[in-house]
Amino acid sequence: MARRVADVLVDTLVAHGVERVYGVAGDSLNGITDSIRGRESMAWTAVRHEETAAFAAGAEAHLTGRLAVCVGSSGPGNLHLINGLYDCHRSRVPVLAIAAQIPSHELGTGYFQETRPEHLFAQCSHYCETVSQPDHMPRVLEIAIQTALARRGVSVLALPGDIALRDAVEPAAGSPFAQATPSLCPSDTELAALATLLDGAEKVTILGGAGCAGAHAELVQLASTLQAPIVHAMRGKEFIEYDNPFDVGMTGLIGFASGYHAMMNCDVLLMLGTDFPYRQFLPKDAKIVQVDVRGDQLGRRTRLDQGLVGDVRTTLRALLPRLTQHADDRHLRAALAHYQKARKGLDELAVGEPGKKPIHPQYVARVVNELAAPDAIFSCDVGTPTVWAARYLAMNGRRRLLGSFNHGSMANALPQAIGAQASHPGRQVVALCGDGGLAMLLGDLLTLRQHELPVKLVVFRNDALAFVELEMKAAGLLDFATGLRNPDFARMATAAGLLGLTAETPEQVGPMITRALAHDGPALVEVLVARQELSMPPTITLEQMTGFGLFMLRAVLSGRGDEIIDLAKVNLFR
Ligand SMILES: Cc1cc2nc3c(=O)[nH]c(=O)nc-3n(C[C@H](O)[C@H](O)[C@H](O)COP(=O)(O)OP(=O)(O)OC[C@H]3O[C@@H](n4cnc5c(N)ncnc54)[C@H](O)[C@@H]3O)c2cc1C
Ligand SMILES: Cc1ncc(C[n+]2csc(CCOP(=O)(O)OP(=O)(O)O)c2C)c(N)n1
Repeated sequence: MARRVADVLVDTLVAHGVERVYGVAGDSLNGITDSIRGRESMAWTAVRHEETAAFAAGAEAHLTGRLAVCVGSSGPGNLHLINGLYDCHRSRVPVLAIAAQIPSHELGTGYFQETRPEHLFAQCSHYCETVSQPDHMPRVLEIAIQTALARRGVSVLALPGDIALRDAVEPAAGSPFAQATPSLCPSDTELAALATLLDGAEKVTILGGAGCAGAHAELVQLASTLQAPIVHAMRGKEFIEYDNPFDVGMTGLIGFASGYHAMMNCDVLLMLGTDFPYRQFLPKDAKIVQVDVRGDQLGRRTRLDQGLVGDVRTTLRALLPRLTQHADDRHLRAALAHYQKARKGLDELAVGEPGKKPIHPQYVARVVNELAAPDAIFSCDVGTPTVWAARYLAMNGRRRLLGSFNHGSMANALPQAIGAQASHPGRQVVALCGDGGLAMLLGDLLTLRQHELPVKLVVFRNDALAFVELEMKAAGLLDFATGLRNPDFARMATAAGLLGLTAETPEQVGPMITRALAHDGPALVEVLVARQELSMPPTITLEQMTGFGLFMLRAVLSGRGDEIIDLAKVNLFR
C-alpha cells in the first residue's frame, strides 16, 4: 500500500527516537492512529483528557531530555492540550504537539470544530504551523522537531485530517543529526571581572537553579573556594541539594528561613542558571551577578552588576582557576547553622503520634520520603503538596522531582506521573496529590489501569483548596469558596481497578504507604490530613502579619472563632 502523509509523520517520529504518543483518538487523527496501529516501534498511550497528554509528554521530556509527543483531534481535542502545553513551554522541555485540523478544503468556512491552532498555540510554542499540502511533509515536521529541541519548548504542527490520509510525496526524514551540546563560556574579560568581584567580597551567597543540572561538582567546588552558602530555587532542588555540604535550603514564600537570610545577608549574590521569579526575596543592597545560557534572561528579575551568558558548568570550570581560596568562613558557618535550625524546626512539625488526629501533612511527606525508592520519580500537585515536596522530599542525584513549578497549574501530579511511568517502566513513580488537584483530572485515574502503569498516588485529603485558604488568610481575607465536599477517593480508586487505601490516623500512614509501594500495580492512598496546617513563609513581613491578625479579627467578628481555635490547635500548641 502507498505510504500516506500520516505514515511519513510516524516514521519520522520513530527516526527521532520517539517511542510513544499521548492523546485521545478522533476522526481528524484517524490517519495517525491508523499508522501507529500494529507498529512495535511506536505506542499509542491513550489518556482520558488531552491536558493529561500534554502534561505526560512534558514529564517524559523533562526526565529524558528528548522529544516527547502529544496529539489532539481537531478543535476541542487540541484545545484541551493547551494548559499542559503552556506548562511544557514554560518548563522549557522539548514537546511536539500534533493538532489535528478539520478538512483542508473547509478551512475558513466556520466548519464544525473549526479553530485556528496557529493563533491558539502561538503563545505557548516556539513554532506553530499548518501542513497545507502533502509535499510539505516531512520538512515542516523536521523544522518543528528541531525547533522544540534547539530552543527547548513546544512546537505545534496542525495537520488537516484529509492531508494526513493523502499519498505521501516525500519519503520520511532519515536519522536526525545528534542533538547539539555546545559549551558556552563568557569571555576572558568577563570572567576576569567576575573573579575580581568575587575575590573582593567577604560574604558571597550562591542562588542556583535548574541550569545547574550537570554541574554539581563544579558548584560544590565553587562554594568551597568562596566559602559561600548555596540557596536553591525550586527547580534546582533535584540537581543541587544532595551531597552538598553548602546547601542551606530554598528561599521564597514556601522556602526555608535559612535560604532567605543567606540571600539577604550577603555582599555578593551569584545567580547561576535560575529564573527564580519572586523579586521580594532578592537582596536590595548586595551586588548581584547572573549567569544564564540565554542572554534574554539576564536582569529579568533584578538589576545586575554583571550579567554573563554561559552554561553553568563551562562557566564555573573557566572561573574556578581564576579564584583564590577564601579563608573567612563566618558567613558560611552562620548560614549553615541557621539551616540546621530551620531543618530541625521543619522536622519537628513532621511527626505523627499514634491515635492523634488530624494527621499532619508534613508527617505524610516525611514517611513517603523515607519509604520511597532511592531512584523514585516524584511529582507534586500545585498547592500544599508542592510545599511538602520542597521541604520533605530529599533528593540524592538519582531521584527526580516533577511539578508545575513555572506555570503553576493544578492537577499536574497525576498526568506527570503517567508520563514518568510510561517512559520509565521499571522505576517507582509517586505522585503527591491535592484533593482539588486530583479531582480536576480525575478521569485519568482510569489511564493507570488501562495501561497497567503502577503509579502510586498519595492524596493529601484536607477537604479544601488549602493553599488558597492560606493565601486568603495572609491577605487578611476570610476564606471562602475553598471547601471541598469530597468523595471517598480510596473507594473510587478501587472501583477504577486500583488498590485503594485510607489512612485516618498517623499509625496507619507508614504501613499503608508501604503496602501501596509494594503493590504490583497502581495504588492510591488517601490520607486525612489537617486542613489548617500553615506553611508560613521564611520571614513574615509586616503586611503579612497584619493580614494574619486581620483574618483572626474578622473570623472572630463573623462568629467563626472555632476556626481560630482550630488554627491554634494545629499550629501553635502542637
Ligand atoms: C505553589 C508554588 C509555590 C512556589 N514557591 C516557590 C518558592 O518559595 N521558592 C522557589 O524557589 N520556587 C517556588 N516555586 C517555583 C517557582 O515558581 C519557580 O518555578 C522556580 O523558582 C524556578 O526554579 P529555577 O530558577 O531553578 O528554574 P527555571 O525557572 O527553569 O530557571 C532555570 C534558568 O536556568 C537557565 N539555564 C538552563 N540551563 C542552563 C545551563 N546549562 N546553564 C546556565 N543556565 C541555564 C534557563 O535559561 C533559566 O533561566 C513555587 C511554585 C509553586 C507552584
Ligand atoms: C488550574 C488552576 N486553577 C486554580 C489554581 C489556583 N490554585 C492554586 S493552588 C490551589 C488549591 C489546590 O488545592 P488542592 O489540590 O486540594 O491542594 P491543597 O492546597 O488543598 O493541598 C488553587 C485553586 C491553579 N493554580 N491552577
